[in-house]
Amino acid sequence: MQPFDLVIRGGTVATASDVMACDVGIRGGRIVALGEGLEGGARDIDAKGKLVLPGGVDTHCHIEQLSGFGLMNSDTFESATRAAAFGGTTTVIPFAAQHGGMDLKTVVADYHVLAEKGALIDYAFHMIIADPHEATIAAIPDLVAAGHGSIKVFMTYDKMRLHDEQLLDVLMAARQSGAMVCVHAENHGIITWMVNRLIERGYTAPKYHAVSHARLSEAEAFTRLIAFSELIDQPVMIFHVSTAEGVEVIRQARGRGVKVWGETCPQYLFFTADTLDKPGFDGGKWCFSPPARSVADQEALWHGLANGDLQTVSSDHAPYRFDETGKFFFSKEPNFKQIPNGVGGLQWRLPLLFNEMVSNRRMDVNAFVRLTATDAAKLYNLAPRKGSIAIGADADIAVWDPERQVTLSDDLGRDETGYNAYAGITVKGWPETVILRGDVIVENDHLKAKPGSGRFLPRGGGQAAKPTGRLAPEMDPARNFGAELY
Ligand code: DUC
Ligand code: ZN
Ligand code: ZN
Repeated sequence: MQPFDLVIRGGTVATASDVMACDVGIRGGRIVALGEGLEGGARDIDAKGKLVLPGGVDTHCHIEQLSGFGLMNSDTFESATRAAAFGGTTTVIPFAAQHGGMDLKTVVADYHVLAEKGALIDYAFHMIIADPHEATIAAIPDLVAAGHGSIKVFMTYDKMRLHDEQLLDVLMAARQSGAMVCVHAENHGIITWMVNRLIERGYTAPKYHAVSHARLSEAEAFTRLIAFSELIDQPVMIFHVSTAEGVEVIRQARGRGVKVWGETCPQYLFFTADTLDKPGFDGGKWCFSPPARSVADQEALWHGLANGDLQTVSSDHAPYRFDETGKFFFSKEPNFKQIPNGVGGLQWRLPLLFNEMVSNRRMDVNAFVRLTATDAAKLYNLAPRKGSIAIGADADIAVWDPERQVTLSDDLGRDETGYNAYAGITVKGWPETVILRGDVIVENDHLKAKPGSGRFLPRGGGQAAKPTGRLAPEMDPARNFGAELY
């Protein structure tokens, strides 16, 4: 018997902390050896001159999901995870999205059916809670125990948002079940007021979308959310941070010991509000929320990633085709408010970040691995199985050619979006061979995996979701005249 099913030979292996010239031995879908001159496997992959990195972990992507306005995005589990695989990503966390009146357990069961049928890579779910009535709250402990260790809520969007008291209810339920709470945090009142005022005055073009989500709406919502998080002592993950002020609010909270985590996305690192300023409706391709901001914000986000204020970069993949099934679904000549929000990114996240962080030397390969795989897996309790190259971990690996240059284009896209918001950007560094649990799933620009071969990854909330144990005075029976509020 061959000692290994697969050996990745002669490459440079990088983890979040180390870079080493070694072979990777894989057996039974797991990494079982790291060493020099490993014996031959049933199959060998020659990785000379290549970087051998953990497969990407994309912890925020909308797949086969109805928006708050009732529109299905353009990808299925098959097409979205196909795109992810071509981009070097081997694990995703999309959403099981509840809408008003829906039973949360049924919602989660329905998304399992879709993913089991279509997913080509491994997956978990965040449960979106849009209707936190009693039965929803009561369902949370069972669902977390069944492996759904994170919840997502919105502070804006008419049909999805939670009021402050509802948000507190969800934070408390999460605390009692050990789940992480991820939040789309923008001030709904500011946005609604700005949208109405802009549209009344005839400022309807896509670029005014960026104006309507005033940057102050982000800092305000972060501040309020963090106050709630402190009151309950429930850790939160703030999704898609877009502004310098937002990073600053998180930095200060973390500085005083609040357990708040922050994520940003490529669209905030590579686009600005000016990207939306295109003739006609073209700017609609870049209508996502929060919107792209300024070059100064991009720099603040990069600094936040470098110094640990922000811990991960996800895609927030939420693609809508540029036709009547997507961006023009609600009107042939939409005002900015009628344009569905979202941009595709599952396939582009890693090449864009590799180019900027590794090829352009903004950071280094360890930081790239940390921010796109290792810490993403840790934050959502997928480690040590996912997110690193280590003995015992799943053999989820992307072999990168650090020299290959590719100009991103619409045609390269393997999802169903039909266009690529990043088209025209040339990146250096490309994931050539992608391996999931020891099986080669992408090779020579060909897909090798079958729909349904991805597996569900049950997980609790894990370490990142654990309370600090420091109670707010009003929640602490020792300091609130004995009131038991937990
Ligand atoms: N904004 C969201 O809140 N979700 C999906 C995509 C987007 O742009
Ligand atoms: Zn969001
Ligand atoms: Zn999102």
